Amino acid sequence: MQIWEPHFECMPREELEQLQLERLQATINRAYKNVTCYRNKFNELGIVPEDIRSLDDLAKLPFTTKEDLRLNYPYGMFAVPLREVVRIHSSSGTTGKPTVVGYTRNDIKTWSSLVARFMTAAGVTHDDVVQIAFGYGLFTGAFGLHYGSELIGASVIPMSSGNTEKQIMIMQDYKSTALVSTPSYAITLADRMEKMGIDPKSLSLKVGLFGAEPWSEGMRREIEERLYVRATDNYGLSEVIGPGVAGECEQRCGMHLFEDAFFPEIIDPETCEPLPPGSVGELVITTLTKEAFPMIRYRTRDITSLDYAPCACGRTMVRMKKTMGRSDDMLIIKGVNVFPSQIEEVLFAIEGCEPHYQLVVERQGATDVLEVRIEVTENIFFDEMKRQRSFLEMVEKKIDSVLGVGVTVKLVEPNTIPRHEGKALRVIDNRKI
Ligand code: DLL
Repeated sequence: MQIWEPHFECMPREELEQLQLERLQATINRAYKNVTCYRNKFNELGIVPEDIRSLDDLAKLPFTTKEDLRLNYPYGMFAVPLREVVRIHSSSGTTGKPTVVGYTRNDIKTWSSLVARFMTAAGVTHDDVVQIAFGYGLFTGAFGLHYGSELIGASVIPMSSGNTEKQIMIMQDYKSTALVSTPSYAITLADRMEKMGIDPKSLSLKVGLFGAEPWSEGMRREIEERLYVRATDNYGLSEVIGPGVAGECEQRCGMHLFEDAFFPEIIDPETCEPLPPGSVGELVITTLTKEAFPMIRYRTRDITSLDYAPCACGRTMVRMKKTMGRSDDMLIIKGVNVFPSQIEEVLFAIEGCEPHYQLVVERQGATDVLEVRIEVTENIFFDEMKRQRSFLEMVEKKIDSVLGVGVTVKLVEPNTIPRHEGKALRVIDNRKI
C-alpha cells in the first residue's frame, strides 16, 4: 500500500510525541507572542509558554471556541501580519458573522501535503482523474482536495458543486475515476443517473472521497451499491485547516488523524474534563504546524472517539471513529440523546426506505417530539392504507428498538425533501422559533 509520508505516518509513538512536543512549544510561543486573545487568556490563568514542558501540560491551557473567533473577527486571531497571508477562507456558520481563517505560503504547502496523504491512503494515485464536486469559493473543501490531487499528480477536474447533469456528462466523457463531494451529493448524483437512464457501471469511477458532513455506514453501502465506487470518509474543519485533518486508509476502520500536524484530545463536552483513551466525547484539536492561524485546544463540537491500536496499513497515526455529528446537532428526545446519523443508520437498514429523509423537532410542553419524514417510493405501498400504516409502524418500532426513543414516521410525496449540492440539512428544529 502506498503511503505518502511514511516518515511521519509510520513514526514510532515515542518519536512522534517528541516531535509533537517540539512543535507544540513552538506553536504556543508564536501564538502567545502574536495573538492578543491567546496572550490575554494565558495571562488570566498566570501561564507563560515556558510552563508547557510536556504534552500533558497542554491540559493547563484554556480552550478556544468559535465564540473567540467571532469576538476577534475578522483578523484578530492571525499570528502573522496580513502581508504574509496568501489565502483567506471562511466557514459559513448558520448565524451571524462567518469565521475567517488565513494561510501563509507554508500553510498552503502543509495543507496540500496533508490532503495528498489522506487521498493516497484512500487509494488515489497519479493515474486518477479526480472530479471535484465541492463548491470553489470561501468553503475550504474544493481548494483543499484540488491541491492534494495536484500534488499527487492526478488530473484534476475543478467541476465545482451543482449542475448535476453536466457533472454526470463530464464524469462520462472525461472518464473520472475519483469523485470528491459530500456523501449526500453522491446520492443526488446516483438519483439523477437513474432518472437519465445512465448505468453507473458504464462510468470509470473507482473511488469516492466523501466528507464535510456526518454519514452512516448505511449511506456508505447505498453509495457503493449505486455508484460502484469504494466510498471513503475524510474529516476536517476550516478553523483547523479545512479537509486534511483525518482520512480513512484502505482498511476503513477509522480515519487516521495526522498527529504530526494536529494534537487531538477527547473531552466531556459538559464538564470539559479530558476523557481516557477510547472514550466517546468532543474532539479538541491543537494545531502543531500552522503559521497564520494557530489553534490551541479548539473545541470542534464533533463527537467521536480515538483508537490508538495499530492499524494493519502500517500507519501509527491514531484512528478517529466516524463522527456521530456535532454536539450542537444532538437532539434530546424524551431524555434520550439522538444524533441524526443514528436515525439514518436505522433507515438505511430498512428495505424500501429512500435515502432522503428529514427530521422535524417540535416541543410539546416540556418534551421534544421527533417526526421522521421519508419519501414515498414504489416499494412503499402508497395506495394501500393498511399496508402503508403497518410499514410506518415497523419503521417506528425499529427506531425505538435501536435507539430507545419513540418517534413518529411520516410519508411525504416523492421529491419533496430537498436535495443537496453541498452539506445536507437534515433537521428542521421548530423549537428555536
Ligand atoms: O467541511 C472541511 C471539509 C471539506 C472536510 C471537505 C472534509 C471534506 P467546515 O465547513 O468548517 O469544513 O465544516 C466543518 O463539518 O466540524 C464537522 O462537523 C463536519 N465534518 C467535516 N467532515 C466530516 C466528516 C469542512 N467526514 C464541520 N464526517 C466539522 C462528519 C464532518 N462530519
